[in-house]
Amino acid sequence: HPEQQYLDLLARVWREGSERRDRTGVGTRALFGATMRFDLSDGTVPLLTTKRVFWKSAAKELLWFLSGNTNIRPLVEQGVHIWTDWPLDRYRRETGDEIGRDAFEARIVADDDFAEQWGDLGPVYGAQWVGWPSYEPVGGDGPDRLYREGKPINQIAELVEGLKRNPASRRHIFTGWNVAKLGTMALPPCHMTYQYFVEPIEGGGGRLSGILYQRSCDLGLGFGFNIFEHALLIRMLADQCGYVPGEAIWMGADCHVYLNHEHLVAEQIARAPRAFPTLVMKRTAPSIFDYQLSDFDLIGYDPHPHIAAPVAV
Ligand code: DHF
Ligand code: TMP
Repeated sequence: HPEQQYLDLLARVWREGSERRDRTGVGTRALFGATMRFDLSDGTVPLLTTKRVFWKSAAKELLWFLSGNTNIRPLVEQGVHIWTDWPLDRYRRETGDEIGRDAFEARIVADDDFAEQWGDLGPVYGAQWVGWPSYEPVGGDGPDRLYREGKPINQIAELVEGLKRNPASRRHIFTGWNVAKLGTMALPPCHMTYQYFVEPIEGGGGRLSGILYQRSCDLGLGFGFNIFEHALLIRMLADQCGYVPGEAIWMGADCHVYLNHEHLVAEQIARAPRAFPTLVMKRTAPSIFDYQLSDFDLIGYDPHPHIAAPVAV
């Protein structure tokens, strides 16, 4: 079963990973460098079955990235809580107000000014994906050269155009890793670089595959979202370009398990994976930016129960 790739990595990291004190203070066991491949050509998507993954939250996160928004407000309005802890942490640190999570989210939704001041994550994924800042020289020389901001680059729109016009290109890439902006992001991108490949198929058309390079992967929590969103984006891109889905390939650098996820590892590796669900796209949206959650249907998702695990902030 393809999910075995994940279960094997989870078990191996827990068994053989080197223990390290990480940024969050929680501690991890980590291994460096891993690959997984998932076949999308039969219409299935890699959505973990050895625990329930809230795929609608993941799909909403992907649509939020594509909207270019970097504020948690639209997520919270849709009942998605996965990004709340970072703005909440900053709010508590900077104000000393020990507000609860629910009260914080309620204020984010109710109060425009509060949301603007405290809900933004900085120029994270969406800002770079669809609005990578560009600079034009306006004078000066050498180290004194001056620039002003030019028209932002929509990497996703350019990707779609490139995939359609020049399928054989080796440059179908977009990335969130904007070195100049890392310092103002709540977190530098984890799933940071995506590349695509169009394989010609007999009788015309093409098969679209994608590689995701993830610099840092929380195998217990983040991975289930990241791999599903990677596959969903391939399906959306293929749909827009008239290609059929190929493979979703994943490359992880620092692959880790948090020390407080021991119960998750034990429980999950003891469970037998079930068939991956089939993703049905109900319509081809006018553009890659026009999909909605209701355009996606999952058939046959029958996972083992959810396993709660704390997220390291
Ligand atoms: N930090 C860490 N330490 N790990 C992450 O996976 C992570 N992911 C981020 C931001 N920072 C992170 C963004 N994505 C959850 C899932 C994805 C995600 C953040 C959090 C999460 O907590 N998932 C739980 C609950 C989901 C829910 O309640 O909707 C899960 O069991 O999947
Ligand atoms: P880091 O910036 O110190 O690497 O911490 C980020 C943590 O969040 C790390 O545990 C990886 C995890 N993460 C994911 O696994 N997937 C994600 O999509 C995000 C945003 C974070």
